[in-house]
Amino acid sequence: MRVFLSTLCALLMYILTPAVSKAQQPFPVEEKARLAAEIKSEFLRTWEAYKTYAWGYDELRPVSKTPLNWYSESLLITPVDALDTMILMGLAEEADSTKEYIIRNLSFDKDMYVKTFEVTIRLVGGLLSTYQLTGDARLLQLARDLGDRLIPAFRTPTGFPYVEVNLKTGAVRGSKTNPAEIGTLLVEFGTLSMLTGNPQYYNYAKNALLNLYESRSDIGLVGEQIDCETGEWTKTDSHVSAGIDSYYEYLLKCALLFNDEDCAVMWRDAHTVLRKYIADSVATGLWYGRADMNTGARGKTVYGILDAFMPAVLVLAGDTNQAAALQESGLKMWQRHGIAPATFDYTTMEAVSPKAFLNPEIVESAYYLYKRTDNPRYLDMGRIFWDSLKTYCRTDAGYSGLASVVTKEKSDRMESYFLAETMKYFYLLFAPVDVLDFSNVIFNTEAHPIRRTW
Ligand code: DMJ
Repeated sequence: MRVFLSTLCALLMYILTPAVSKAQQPFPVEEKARLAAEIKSEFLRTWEAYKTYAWGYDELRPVSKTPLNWYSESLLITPVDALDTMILMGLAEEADSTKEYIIRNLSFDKDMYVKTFEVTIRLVGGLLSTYQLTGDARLLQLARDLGDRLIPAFRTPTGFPYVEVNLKTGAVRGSKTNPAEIGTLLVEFGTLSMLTGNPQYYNYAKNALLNLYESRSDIGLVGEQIDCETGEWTKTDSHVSAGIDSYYEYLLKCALLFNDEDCAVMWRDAHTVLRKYIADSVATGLWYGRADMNTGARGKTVYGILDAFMPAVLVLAGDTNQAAALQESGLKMWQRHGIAPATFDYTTMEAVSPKAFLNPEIVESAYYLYKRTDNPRYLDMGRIFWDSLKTYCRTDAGYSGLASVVTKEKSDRMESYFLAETMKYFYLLFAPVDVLDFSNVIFNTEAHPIRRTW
């Protein structure tokens, strides 16, 4: 009974109380500057800790202060992912020495299987954006070398890449894949084609995306697992969360970055279908939940920290009201436990999976909404997110994910996207406008800004 009453009270509180005061006050200029400076100094403190305890490895474990490699040898994932954030923050000397270190030490000639999707978004994406920002052709050469080594993954009956590929031998494995891993490659592979003049990268990634779209159900939805050898859906839950999320993001971003009309058509269709079956307006607000890809029947009423990228994509699509409403819900989710969990039931307003991984999405959406509307409400939101992060995730050696947003126990993991994405979006939200021309870049899903220089 006590549990029921406390859930009921929490629910009523979230229905009745606006998350942030509706009478929006201007955000003081000095406070904006203070936050930008604090975020930059926290980035630097974290980077120094990486150099002290994990230099040359893929990641730093921020509680035990020990290094972590993803595979048998390092691919310098944190330095490559973090480099463009350093450049944007104006940390010129640090950026220069990191760039030289990467060029001297990063080799992809390694007999090991890597995740096609993860190394594409973090490494190909990071190398391409830093090539564009520095003009150093050696970074493009590294991106091209990695792209070439990933191509064997695409040689499947469906054109969908295998989940893993061996960088030295081209051997592949992992046929059970998903829309995110299939459909989040074209920003990077397409850019590689544009910058090298070799169309093969664009063609492989575009073919995968087109075939995935063709595999959608009769009502236009995709599921969360598909076999790249047979083309059969093996999990039919549909949503905008892990395993699907950035497929939608790339339909729109590739339409804009490459003026690709196929992508524009696919995005418009997806946008409509998502509104029809996935968007869910309930007493606690507007959410994007789950549905069966074939019938459209409503599934679990869960949203999560990864789903919180959706407002940013809706902003880019010009659907600002929907984006703003969804971001308000994201804020409610954040404030329920003081930080957002991996998954959250939006009818009971309770965490379903209480883990948190220092994810950027909700900050990214605040940044897009602020850029589009100039409304200081999104600066207020950003400050709420930043204060929580400092309170619950800060360690002497950086920031750590949480094993539980309820107990706030730390997980000793700091994914490279924390420096690539989370800190970058925080900084850009509060930084002076001339740091980056928002209207002139497309961020890949790992927050690496790509400019249309071709
Ligand atoms: C990042 O690697 C990318 O943003 C990806 O699209 C989703 N997950 C993480 C961040 O949460």
